[in-house]
Amino acid sequence: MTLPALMSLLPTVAEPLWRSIEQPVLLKLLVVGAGVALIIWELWWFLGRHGGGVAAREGEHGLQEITITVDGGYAPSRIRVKAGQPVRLTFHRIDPSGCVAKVIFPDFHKSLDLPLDATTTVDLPAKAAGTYPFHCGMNMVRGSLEVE
Ligand SMILES: [Cu+2]
Repeated sequence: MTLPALMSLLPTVAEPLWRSIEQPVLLKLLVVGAGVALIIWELWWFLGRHGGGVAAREGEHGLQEITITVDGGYAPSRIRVKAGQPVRLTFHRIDPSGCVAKVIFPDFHKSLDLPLDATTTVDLPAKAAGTYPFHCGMNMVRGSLEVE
């Protein structure tokens, strides 16, 4: 095969496969700024501590009770209870995401299935002062029991 015949087999490239489109500096800064803001917001959302926590109400026999709404997160996510008294948590799950179908209490060696559109109650024994986290099955949605 001759060289011209070989060359004819190659695709003819009329223009480069890509070219850079020059953008105004202000737009570049805006995009970078928005990206940084989203990263900060994400870190705050997943790792930050939101609000001062909500105290559980104290019922009969010193049982401390609170209802937690499960909708994209736990509301409230920080629950304040008194040390040395048992705790009853009621989860009301309205979030269809499978992510929150389970809640795990590592320090209590307990896990709980949360059916959708239902309330599920768990009794936890009295604990010494400290912070006892709980989270969804994948440890993405988090809350904590703050015993004081
Ligand atoms: Cu999850």
